[in-house]
Amino acid sequence: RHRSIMRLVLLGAPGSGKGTQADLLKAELGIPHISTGDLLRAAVRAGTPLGLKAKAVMEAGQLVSDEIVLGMLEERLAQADAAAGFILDGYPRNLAQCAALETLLARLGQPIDVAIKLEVPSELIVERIAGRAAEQGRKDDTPETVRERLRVYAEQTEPVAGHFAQLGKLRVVDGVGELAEVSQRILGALPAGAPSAA
Ligand code: B4P
Repeated sequence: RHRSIMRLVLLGAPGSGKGTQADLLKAELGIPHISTGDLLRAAVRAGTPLGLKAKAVMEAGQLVSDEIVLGMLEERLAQADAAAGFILDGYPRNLAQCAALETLLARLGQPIDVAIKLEVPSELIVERIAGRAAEQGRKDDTPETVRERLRVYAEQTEPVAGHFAQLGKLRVVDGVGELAEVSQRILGALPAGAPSAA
């Protein structure tokens, strides 16, 4: 049922489980997981000029410039595996990125089929990220940076969900529960066959 070409956007606050769920869903859907956060962290680790620019911005909990992220995303979408569809995690993060994505995908003739928004109460988010901070030591998982990331999310990313709602493409999914339970909810919220694959 889910094996048709599917272009999916995962929305949700930092710590809502986007990255975690995208990793579980990619096997189920047979499409790659494209995370702008992972692409940026890889650039930081590799010490590329782009990574050097992004590092301080990420550690402050701010958004990296739209231009940098779009360039990175275009490169990734041009790779062969993305022709089968993709799960976009962490992009678009604001309305400008949303417009850029739509322009890019319209040019490729590959519109987004559905946007899934994972909903998790902020108390739980703070708990989850504290857990990850203890396990992985990510520099942007300090309590102060997490507060800033949540603020930026409410201000800049929430309107993106509103935009997909206006297009009739938004599905809101409860992100609280066991990982497998949340995955099942997401799969249940997907359109039965993406229109593009019909
Ligand atoms: P991201 O990498 O996107 O990080 P995130 O918002 O924290 O989400 P992530 O996917 O990592 O967390 P998840 O919810 O899976 O962004 C990091 C930074 O990169 C941004 O602040 C920004 O600076 C920059 N950036 C990224 N994209 C950008 C863009 N488009 N434009 C500009 N800047 C950009 O998981 C969180 C934790 O919860 C994990 O430890 C997980 O184990 C746990 N968890 C998940 N599901 C759970 C469940 N059901 N129950 C219990 N725990 C759960």
